Amino acid sequence: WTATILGYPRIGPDRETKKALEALWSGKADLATTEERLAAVRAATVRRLNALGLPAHDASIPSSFSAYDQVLDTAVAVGAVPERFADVVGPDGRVDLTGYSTIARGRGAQAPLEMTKWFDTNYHYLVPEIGPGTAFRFADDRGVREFSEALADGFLTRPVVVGPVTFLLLAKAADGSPEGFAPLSRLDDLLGAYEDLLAAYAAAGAEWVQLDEPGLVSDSATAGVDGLDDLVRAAYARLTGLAHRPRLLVATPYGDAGDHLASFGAVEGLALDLVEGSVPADRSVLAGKTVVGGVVDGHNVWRRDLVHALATLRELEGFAAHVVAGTSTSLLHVPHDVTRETALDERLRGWLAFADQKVTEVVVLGRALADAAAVETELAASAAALADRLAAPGVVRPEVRERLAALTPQDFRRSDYAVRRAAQDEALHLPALPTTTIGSFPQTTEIRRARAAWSRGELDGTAYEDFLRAEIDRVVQLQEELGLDVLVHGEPERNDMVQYFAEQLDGFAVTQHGWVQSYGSRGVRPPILWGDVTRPAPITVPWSTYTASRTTKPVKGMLTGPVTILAWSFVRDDQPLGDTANQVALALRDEVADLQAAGIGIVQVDEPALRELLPLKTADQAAYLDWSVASFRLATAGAADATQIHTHLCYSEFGEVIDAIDGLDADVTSIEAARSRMEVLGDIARAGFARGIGPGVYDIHSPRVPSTEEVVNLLRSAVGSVPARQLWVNPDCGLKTRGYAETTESLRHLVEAARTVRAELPVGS
Ligand code: THG
Ligand code: ZN
Repeated sequence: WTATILGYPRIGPDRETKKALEALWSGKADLATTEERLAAVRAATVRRLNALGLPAHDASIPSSFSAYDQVLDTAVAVGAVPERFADVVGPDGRVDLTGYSTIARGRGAQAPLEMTKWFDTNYHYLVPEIGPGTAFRFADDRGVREFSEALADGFLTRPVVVGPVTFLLLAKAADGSPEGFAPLSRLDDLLGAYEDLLAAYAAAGAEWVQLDEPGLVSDSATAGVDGLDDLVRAAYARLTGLAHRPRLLVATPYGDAGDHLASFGAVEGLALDLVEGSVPADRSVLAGKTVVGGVVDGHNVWRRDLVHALATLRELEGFAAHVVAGTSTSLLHVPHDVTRETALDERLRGWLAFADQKVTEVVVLGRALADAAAVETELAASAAALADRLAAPGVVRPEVRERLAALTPQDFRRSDYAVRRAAQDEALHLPALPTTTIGSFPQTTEIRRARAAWSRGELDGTAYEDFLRAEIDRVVQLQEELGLDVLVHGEPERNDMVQYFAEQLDGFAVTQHGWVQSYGSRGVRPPILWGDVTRPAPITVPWSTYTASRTTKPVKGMLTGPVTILAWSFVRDDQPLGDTANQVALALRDEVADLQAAGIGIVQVDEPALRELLPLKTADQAAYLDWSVASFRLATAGAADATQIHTHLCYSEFGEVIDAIDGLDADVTSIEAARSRMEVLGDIARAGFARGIGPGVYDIHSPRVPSTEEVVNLLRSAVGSVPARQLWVNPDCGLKTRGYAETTESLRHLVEAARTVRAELPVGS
């Protein structure tokens, strides 16, 4: 082979996988029909990859399908299904799609596997639960059957499996494991299952199997593991020592595997990420191997400079036995096909490469390795696209550059908190333990329908705005009835907290079909941030001022912060992220100023993704926190002392970023805390955090309604660890995905609980 990709989107160009799964879940389709639909997605994928230039018979087409998640697939394949799901495992060890969905999504008392971010991407995987007693065995042969299905169809593919070391590094200790138990201690036992799996692939005719070992590039995955390389060396010595096995290609996407590469021993192939990582300093690790040079970025949507990529591949020649052009990661992180984006500006479209275009890029590079002259036209075209992008209007806007260049430290700084606090107390007159929500209210079917009708042109702009105002009226009235202290408008006008702002700012484009899997059947359509960012007109001001006109209570304006807008978009790669973040921050700063001028005294700037974008390498984290915190401050520091700035963060692991949260200098920070029963408040008190804090008092990710008593207890415990004058009372995230029935009840209990605990506070607090 001369070219390959490490994996391809599984959702289907029209989200066929999502539709098939959701039909199964809702009872509209049976198992057999669902399996047929998924098989059709796989068959179309191999045909497409073949048509794009990956040969049918040499293992360059990956078999990388997953119905939900590749880590769950691996867990099921090696028998690592937690005890509570014993009923979904068949006598032959197989788990059917219904059982597989139960593990992923839960059922009744069977809680699903936990979900968390996959390396530095926006994909989320299911966390395996491994204990001392997990009985590993090659249990489910779904992957082998998928390989055989493609072979019968005329395609010799290369199955892709999560490698054994990464599988255990990403797992967590099952409940009830002894203190200090590490899943990695089970590596030896797990390898037996991998040996049988590899033997089954060999028996089915597989020539190569790809084992993904990205765990080795992540400092947080490998933190605290002693003797990791010895373990890796022993594991791969065992796998390569098997008598009947396919050749092994070990892939280390999402970064630089550095010194770990030598530990893969006698594997026949290595796939290196040459976008985030680099050509190994010690090239002797490549000797005798097939080396896939991952020079085409699997993370972003920009066309590659193929001349430059080819030069990088040439650095491997003479060291590797055979060089293959490849992607840095699976293409799971990018949409299918940019040619379908007919509404996109044509010039912009010419700069973009989605999955199918990236396949073409690696195919061209593969041909270039043999004979660069044969693809001269393609190489020149890629250089021309890049040059066109650099010179295009809007990519650089002098007025934006000048504004950035003129910034001084003062623009990033507000008055001392004590001064702000006094001004805000006087302006807002809030009670102790003020109650509020995170911002969004339930997105009902009627809201979705109205938005869809409006975007299809069936509902005109005036009628749509009337509908939204009526919705705001309802939400305001509900909040007044419930007795909440700080009101929101409920965000009925927003499809998504990032896409909405991208649609209103210059410098961004949005797609029609650009879906990317977020987890399971769920997807997002990340905007494309291609140029310098400006705000042609106020965005949220009309909605917030309308809301304020309907109530005498304070209204909180709602914005998405610069770091989150970047984290959930495809971002230009021609300048430092910090510069791009500051451009977005300036647009938001203007929005904050306009809200304030319109009389909105509280503005929340959400940064749920602050923790998400934290680099995998510890050495890179400080620089990241510097620019991300600075951009938030730039967005908010223009606010007057009396304007109260809130922020919201979604994750519970605050330890790693607590200094950054402090650095944001928001007046009030709301966080997820209900599931950890407020333990996070201990961290916050110890860190000396002195500003307002709203630990979420109930978990909005489930429809369960908390009792008043339960919330009272949480608040009493909060008052025990943080001074009452710092505390706010709110749910732990936005209410967008909830229904009104449980939302109303839950908020009623929240307000009652706040009143109860408020009455218990000593006078004057
Ligand atoms: N917005 C954006 N990115 C995100 C999140 C977000 N990334 C991280 C996290 N939140 C991911 N979580 C979700 C949760 C729900 C859905 C997607 C990602 C979801 N998607 C709908 C689906 O697939 O059917 C589509 C929604 C739509 O029509 O736009 O439900 O909040 N940008
Ligand atoms: Zn949240």
